[in-house]
Amino acid sequence: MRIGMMCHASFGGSARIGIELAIALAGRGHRVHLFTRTTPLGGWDRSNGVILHTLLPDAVDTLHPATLHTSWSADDLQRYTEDILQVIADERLDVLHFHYAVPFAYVAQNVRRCLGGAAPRLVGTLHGTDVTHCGKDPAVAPKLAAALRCLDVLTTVSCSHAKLAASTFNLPFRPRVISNFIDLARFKPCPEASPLSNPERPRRIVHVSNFRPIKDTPSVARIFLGIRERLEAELWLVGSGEDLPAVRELLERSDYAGDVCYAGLQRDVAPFLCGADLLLVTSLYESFCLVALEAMACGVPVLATRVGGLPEVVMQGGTGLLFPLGDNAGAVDQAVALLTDSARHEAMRQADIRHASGFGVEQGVRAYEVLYQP
Ligand code: GMT
Repeated sequence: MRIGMMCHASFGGSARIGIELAIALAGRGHRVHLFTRTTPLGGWDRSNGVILHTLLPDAVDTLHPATLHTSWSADDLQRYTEDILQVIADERLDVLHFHYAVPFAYVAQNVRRCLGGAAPRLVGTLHGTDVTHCGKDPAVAPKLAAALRCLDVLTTVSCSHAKLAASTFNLPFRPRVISNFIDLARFKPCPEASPLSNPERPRRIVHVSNFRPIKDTPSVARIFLGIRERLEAELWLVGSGEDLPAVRELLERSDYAGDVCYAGLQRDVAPFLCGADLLLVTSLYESFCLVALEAMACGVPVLATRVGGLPEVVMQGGTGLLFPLGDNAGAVDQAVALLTDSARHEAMRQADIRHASGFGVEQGVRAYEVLYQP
């Protein structure tokens, strides 16, 4: 098939899924065009088989690398749409697919306006804040809802997010669900059989995020300090963002400042997950939570808030532990119980690896290929 893919160029989850999907589709013999505003962060490997169209190849976004650049100028939006219309005409694209609604749903809507029934199959995937934030903004939501109704197919990444999207945008249908996927060759079990088997080693807790308010990272600090009161443990913080200074201050004021390691922004988080005993997720909302899946693939149990799509990724007691938002004391109890029970920890580790093996790139790509069929 001839496929056009639109996504952001940052380190956000939707950009990762859009770019990895484009590369995997090209690897399966499809002719894939990727349309981004700036060059994808982390560089671009020209040998990956995808034809990259970048509106501003030399521009560097001044935003945080994990922040999606959603406020495009009218001129950028128009030129981006014109470039896509040209590729549709030259290459006779079968499909035009976007990841993250803003601004790409508007581009798809303009393609529909220009080409009507002759437009390629228009597919959209909603990812997170395009529903939770944009959908709550009265100046944006009605416009976005109208644009989403122009699509042939709308998907999202969990049942919970599909339900939320349908009610937020008052859609007459529920978006189809195609789960996030990960590269299982990169995220694989650590060679060390059971990290808890060494009682001398402090328990290692890891948190990976962009430290935005939606991640509620002060709770990471509070839960870690609660655990640390009760057992030898260390905290690895991977990533950076606006709330990191406040989190750091909280930890540095405690008796356990020396047990915290700040790894900063990392392109590859796999080495930080490997060797951890627990991934801590404290988000106020997650449509899915890619890092939870990545941790599970590495054999790292997840302790997470019971919000959004997280219960669809982490099964309470089987592949991880969930706690209600705000119940940090309960989270501490659950963490301590797991981290002091090596047999249960090992059983969960194995369940994680098995469960995550169902979320490889192949599974994701095949699901989208089926969807692309008219
Ligand atoms: O909205 C964001 O935080 C960014 C967003 C994105 O589009 O980059 O992330 C979302 O998409 C990921 C990939 O589908 C999901 O794994 C994340 O859970 C989701 N983030 C939120 O819902 C907060």
